[in-house]
Amino acid sequence: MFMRTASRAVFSAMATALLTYQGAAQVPPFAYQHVMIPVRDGVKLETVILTPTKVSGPLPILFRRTPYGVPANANGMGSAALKDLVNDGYIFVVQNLRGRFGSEGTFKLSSKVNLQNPTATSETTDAYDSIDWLVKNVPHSNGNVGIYGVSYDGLTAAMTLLHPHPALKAISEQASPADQWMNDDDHRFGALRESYAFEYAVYEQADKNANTHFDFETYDTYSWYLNLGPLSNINARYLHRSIPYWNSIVSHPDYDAFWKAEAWVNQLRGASVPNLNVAGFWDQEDPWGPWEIYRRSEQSDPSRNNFIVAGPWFHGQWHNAKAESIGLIPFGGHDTAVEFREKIEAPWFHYWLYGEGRKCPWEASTFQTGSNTWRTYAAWPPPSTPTNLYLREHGVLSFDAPIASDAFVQYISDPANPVPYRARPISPTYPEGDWRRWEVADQRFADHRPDVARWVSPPLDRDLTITGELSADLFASTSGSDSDFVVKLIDVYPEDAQQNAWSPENGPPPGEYAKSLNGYELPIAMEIRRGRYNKSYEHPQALVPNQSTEFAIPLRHHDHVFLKGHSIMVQVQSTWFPLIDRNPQKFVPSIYAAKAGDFVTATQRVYVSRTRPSHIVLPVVP
Ligand code: PG9
Repeated sequence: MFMRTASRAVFSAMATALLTYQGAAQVPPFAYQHVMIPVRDGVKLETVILTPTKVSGPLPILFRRTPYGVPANANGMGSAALKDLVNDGYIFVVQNLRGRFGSEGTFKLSSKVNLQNPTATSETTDAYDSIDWLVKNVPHSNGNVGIYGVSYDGLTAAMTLLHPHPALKAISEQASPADQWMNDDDHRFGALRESYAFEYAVYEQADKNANTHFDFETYDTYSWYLNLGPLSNINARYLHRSIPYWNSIVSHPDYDAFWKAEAWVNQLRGASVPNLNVAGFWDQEDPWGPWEIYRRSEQSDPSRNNFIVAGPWFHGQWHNAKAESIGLIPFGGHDTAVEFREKIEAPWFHYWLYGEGRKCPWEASTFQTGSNTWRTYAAWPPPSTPTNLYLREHGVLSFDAPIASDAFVQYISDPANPVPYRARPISPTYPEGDWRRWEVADQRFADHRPDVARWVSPPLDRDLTITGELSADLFASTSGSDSDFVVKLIDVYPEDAQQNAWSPENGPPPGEYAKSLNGYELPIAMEIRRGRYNKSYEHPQALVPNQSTEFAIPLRHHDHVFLKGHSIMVQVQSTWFPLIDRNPQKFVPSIYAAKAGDFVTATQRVYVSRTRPSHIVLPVVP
């Protein structure tokens, strides 16, 4: 049932897609050392120390903690992602989390931290104890430690904020999750990210010594998930309760004590050690965590130690060799990954770990899409005017409020025929497939389905810049007693956005026609609200059938220019599959225990009237 594909020496998201830079092979520039570091409960953690062979003076340590395997040799140190840091001179330390590969103990895939109990261990205490060991035992260290990493590695970096070791002088959490029930990998405000949560739990917990890819029986995973039927069949037919994290997910549908304890960010009351948060605007896994960590740290930051960088990236793309585009969307000639690493990441660490250079003068920096420019801000969000964009009658989107007294758009949502979240066939999450770029996928595959409602603005007569946090305010009803509403805000490119390379006489070579930005529907913000959690995350409630309800849907932080000549589109739908599990549309105590017969079609209405004016709130900057 499971297929093992990767064993030791697997690099994290930070190091997987990297190129080897010229010259790395000539003289081994790093001495490689493998050690077992003991932490407070006697467990020993497998750790690799890579010390530059040519640098004589004391060096800071850059530490990364990962569930994906430590390097088997120093070859990866030649990667483009590390080039600027390597040139600066650091001792690099990489450690397997407890219970993964050669590290002792049990890997629980947990972010729980209990600092009141001195014997309890967590990623916070394991990092603390390891840093303590490193500064006492690694020769040639200058006593300053930085910790960094993308995604899970970023999570372990972020969690040091709760109890930093005195030697820890700089943190860069990059795409770290913050609360796995509220958002990021596993859920979106309680709506389960079915495919990711399931495939990732298998990936990390099926085998201590491997990253395991679930072996799907069908090529198109959309079909596999649909044929699966109710979610309880995952355990009944495949996992047989062998994956502890999956068992926790299906045993805790609501925001209960389990998930609140997992949400380490709830304990973050302000900034401490300087932290560079890094977020991707099209991060398909952890787009929310960095903003939430930044927001919580802002509660108290007298020394100005809290920073955020956001760019037009998929998960971890800023550590690719290059990032000049995402999917078909170009970044105006910028290599945003190289620019980020050279101009932001490396000087930032240099300042805090070497005590040289200039403190970063800004608090937030983004690569603004549309205009394709790097921006800096004294604080995030910068001032803007909240501006309502209304869903109007006849499928029109307008800055003018609706005037009709009773108007709505209606569609039928059928859990037996859910809207795919990207064009089929849908590859598994692992190995890579198309998963990484799906958030920029052209939405034309969905815009004419009868169960997708859509509104479009006329072409813009000037650029429209939105910088800050977006939200949707939807007035909607369902004939069921539970339901989901997905809102997508889309930038529609004009029909002549680009000159195609082929001649009108001969036409395009096979497969080329779709590779055009002409008429492209680029998602800028997408989010879901699960009806049962509209009033309370802790105590789900049934919706009243056919009664209009207001759904407030956060659409996260963005920095984008809708260019003159482009249009804005909004799509609303009630399934998003198999990204999100299907809502039965009939209220049941736990969706994860729903039976096949609980899944029913429902008639959905989105209101576009004077008294029920569904709209998007845009942070408009003049
Ligand atoms: N998104 C992955 C993850 C991070 C943290 C917890 C669970 C999953 C990752 O890429 O590491």
